[in-house]
Amino acid sequence: MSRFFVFLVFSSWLGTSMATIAQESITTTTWGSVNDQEIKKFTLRNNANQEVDVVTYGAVITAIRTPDREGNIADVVLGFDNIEGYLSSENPYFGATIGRVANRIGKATFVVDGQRYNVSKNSGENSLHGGTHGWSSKVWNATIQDDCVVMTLVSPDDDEGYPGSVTAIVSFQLTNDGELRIEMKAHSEKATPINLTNHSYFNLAGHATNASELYKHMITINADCWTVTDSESIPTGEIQSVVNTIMDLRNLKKFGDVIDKVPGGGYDNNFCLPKSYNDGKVNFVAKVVHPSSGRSLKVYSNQPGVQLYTTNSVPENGIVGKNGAKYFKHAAFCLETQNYPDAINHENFPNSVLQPGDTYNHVVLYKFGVKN
Ligand SMILES: *[C@@H]1O[C@H](CO)[C@@H](O)[C@H](O)[C@H]1NC(C)=O
Ligand SMILES: *[C@@H]1O[C@H](CO)[C@@H](O)[C@H](O)[C@H]1NC(C)=O
Ligand SMILES: *[C@@H]1O[C@H](CO)[C@@H](O)[C@H](O)[C@H]1NC(C)=O
Ligand SMILES: *[C@H]1O[C@H](CO)[C@@H](O)[C@H](O)[C@H]1NC(C)=O
Ligand SMILES: CC(=O)N[C@H]1CO[C@H](CO)[C@@H](O)[C@@H]1O
Repeated sequence: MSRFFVFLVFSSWLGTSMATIAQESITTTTWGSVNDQEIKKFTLRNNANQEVDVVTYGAVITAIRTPDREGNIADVVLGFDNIEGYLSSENPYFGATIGRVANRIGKATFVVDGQRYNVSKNSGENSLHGGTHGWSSKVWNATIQDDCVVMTLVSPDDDEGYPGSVTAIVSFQLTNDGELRIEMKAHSEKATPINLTNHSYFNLAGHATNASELYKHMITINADCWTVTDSESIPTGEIQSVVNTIMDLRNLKKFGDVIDKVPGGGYDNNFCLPKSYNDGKVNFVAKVVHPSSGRSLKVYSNQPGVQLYTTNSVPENGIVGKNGAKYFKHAAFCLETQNYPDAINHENFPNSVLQPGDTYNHVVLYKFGVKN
């Protein structure tokens, strides 16, 4: 009887330890500095030859290395070799944690608790990705806790015009079955709009391959509808069915067959996911496969929306990234789980206001594997 009990305890302990990585497989190095503040890089490793690098500047994921079906490792996210790259004006938010509010706030203004706030305009008359000096350009504090890298940020009252001091916590964990689990939490001292996202640019053939490989990827998104936008990419409030349109990705589609048919030269659209949970439970969001390498990515989240962006606007000469690679139009795709864009200005969109005493809790799982 007691032996049986010991066996049960042991096997459940084993189950846990096998599902997650050990603390000693997270390593830390110094990665330059910004305004005399040291930037740290953490490398999470699992027992399946997969690695993820995250840095404290912007809580940015700088690399994800994962094998193909023959075991060849490729780095599948776009990025820069060093901090100078991330600081440059060319950086299109590669790998960053975006806050306080991902995507656009129309006219850079909103009302919370009867008071109007104007936030910083950095995209014409609108506010994009938290403003001019949003969370993606701040140096986060970081520690290793158990098998997670935990980054924290205090965003003071009036930061970029937003109300209330907000404390944000983002944790990164890599499991032995290829799941990069990112959990973003926040508390605020005043009611404030908040909706964070993760902004990685993926190319499962490898970051240095280009549009010709991206077009071979197959994608499916678990969405029956999407939010219509105006010419400045601001939602009109209309939620439209995907049926019989280029937004219908409910069955696997090849990027090369659909991307050029999207008005505007590629996807930059928010898809509405079936349901969201505040308790951290996750739903299937999307799956992408690169057939010749076999590398696959499955995305799960507790959020109501996902922005699909196919790197449509890149300077004509490209962006020089890691190892001298040049990134051009359609070099990669982003799947940014989020609330609907501009939710603060649309009553029919999910709530986007965090009240004092409540917790914002956003979970996203990126599961990397191979398909035979
Ligand atoms: C916000 O900007 C508008 C003009 O766009 C201005 O009328 C208003 O006074 C501003 N409000 C605050 C609180 O600064
Ligand atoms: C990091 O922690 C220090 C010490 O607690 C604090 O002064 C600083 O504001 C924190 N930085 C951020 C970005 O939250
Ligand atoms: C993409 O890469 C392939 C192989 O390196 C090359 O042949 C092709 O010209 C490149 N295309 C573009 C648009 O850069
Ligand atoms: C989100 O994940 C991507 C990679 O999957 C990474 O580039 C980015 O920095 C992450 N940041 C967060 C927690 O939003
Ligand atoms: C619907 C959703 O998940 N969006 C979230 C945006 O942020 C607010 C504040 O935490 C949440 O209440 C919403 O649920």
